[in-house]
Amino acid sequence: MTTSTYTVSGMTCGHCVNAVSGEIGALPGVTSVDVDLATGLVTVTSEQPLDAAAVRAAVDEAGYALAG
Ligand SMILES: [Cu+2]
Repeated sequence: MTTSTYTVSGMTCGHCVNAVSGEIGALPGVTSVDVDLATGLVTVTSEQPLDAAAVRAAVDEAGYALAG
C-alpha cells in the first residue's frame, strides 16, 4: 500500500469533492481517496505507486486541476 497527496484547485463544494473522488477512485489500484475541501488536499491510497500523469488526467476529467 502506498499513500500520496495531491493538491487540487478549483473545488468549491461537496459535488466537486465527489467528482474528484470518483475519477481518482476509478484509477487502477486505488483503494481510497480522501478529499479535504477546505485545503484542496487529496490523499490517495493505492496498491502501487500511481502514475502522476494518470492522476493529473483523472483530475482533469473531473473538471479541476492539480496545483503545483
Ligand atoms: Cu462543487
